[in-house]
Amino acid sequence: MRYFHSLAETMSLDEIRTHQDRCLLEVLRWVLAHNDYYRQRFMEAGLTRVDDFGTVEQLQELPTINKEDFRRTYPLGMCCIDKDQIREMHMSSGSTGSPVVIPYNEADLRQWAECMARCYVMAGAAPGNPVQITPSFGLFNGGFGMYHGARAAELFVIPTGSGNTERQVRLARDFETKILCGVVSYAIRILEVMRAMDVSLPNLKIGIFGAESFSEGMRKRIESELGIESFDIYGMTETGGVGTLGMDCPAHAGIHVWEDHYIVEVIDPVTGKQVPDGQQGEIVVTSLTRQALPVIRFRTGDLSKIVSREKCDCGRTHLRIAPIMGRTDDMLIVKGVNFFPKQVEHALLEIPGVLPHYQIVIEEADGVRDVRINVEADESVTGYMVEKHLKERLGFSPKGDVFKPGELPRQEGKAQRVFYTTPNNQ
Ligand code: DLL
Repeated sequence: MRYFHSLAETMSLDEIRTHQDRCLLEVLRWVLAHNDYYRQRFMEAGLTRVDDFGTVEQLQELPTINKEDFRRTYPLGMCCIDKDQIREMHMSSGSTGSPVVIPYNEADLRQWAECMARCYVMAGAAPGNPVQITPSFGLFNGGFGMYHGARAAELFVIPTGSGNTERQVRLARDFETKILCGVVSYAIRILEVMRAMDVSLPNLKIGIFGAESFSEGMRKRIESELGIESFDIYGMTETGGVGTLGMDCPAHAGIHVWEDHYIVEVIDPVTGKQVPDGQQGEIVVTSLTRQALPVIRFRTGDLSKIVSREKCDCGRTHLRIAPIMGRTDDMLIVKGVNFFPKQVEHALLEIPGVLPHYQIVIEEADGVRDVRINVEADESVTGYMVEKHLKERLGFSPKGDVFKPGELPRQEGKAQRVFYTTPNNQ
């Protein structure tokens, strides 16, 4: 078993806890000393003296922050360092309001590279292995994060960025790409183009995919059709980007969160209270080692649960969370049934002949919601088959419309799966 940083990745649970208590105190002192916005939030919550505070158990007493805090303080109102110490920034735009910006100093870039390099090595990457980085190199953190980590892990970087999928496939063939990284839906696109070009990629062994929820069904398809082992990588702009929060290991028994750099809590999204391990809730993150803009109790909006705090078969001791189920605002309620897009995806892919291209269309007429599923499939699949299977799996009957392969639009970057419409506006 190889580790990028074996001491850190296999430290005992006691060592993790002591380290977290120490770093928590340091980061609280840091934000209080260097940022007015945090200071004000903490004072409002009655916390003025950090020295009275500082164990992980007490974290719950602190206020949470969310994307709104970033937007309200745009561009650098939560930054804890002087502007001339910033070396890079990334940004996510979301659908409304000001964008979320995260600045990095030199130490933050090293921290990011380290987290991401741990992920590469955990997936089986070794120095010199060709890694093809398919997210865009720009404000989105995906491309640069995978780059910084690949440099630290001494990989051979093929920085294709997004788009031009035929060229991606040719480069992967010609340079014998071993590790392909990107957004989950882009793996599907690459598969499709490989088929059309009649190219196979026998050297490709590892897929590192994330940025969106993917069902077990989608994962199996990607693995069997590309002939690879795939890994579910987690991270977000606010925590410092891709890989900062971790990835699953070859045991595939949950996502290891890099606990020497981050504390995760799982809370009930309604009451805000921590829930017991094993129970699903919203992930809240505190960064312990970032300097330019540490997050203290950031409400991610992502739903998951802690699956284990035990040492894993891979030897790592860092706790594991379940694959992300979806975001708190992704949950759909139709005719009294709650479901996440990921569950629809999983059910669809159980039907032989169905392809991994689909849309969930929520139609609302006179206050009544209905769901239509547009899905690509070969001729053996009918709309009735789709409806019947989804009824069995999800407990309600959406309308099913089957499209020929290639008929639904393809997107670059994160896929939009859910569309809202009224029957007469389409
Ligand atoms: O999506 C970082 C990333 C890039 C992760 C490439 C993995 C690969 P943001 O654009 O800030 O950053 O979006 C963060 O994406 O809160 C989740 O809702 C979602 N997300 C990220 N990773 C996963 C994953 C990047 N493995 C938001 N599974 C997060 C499910 C994920 N959702």
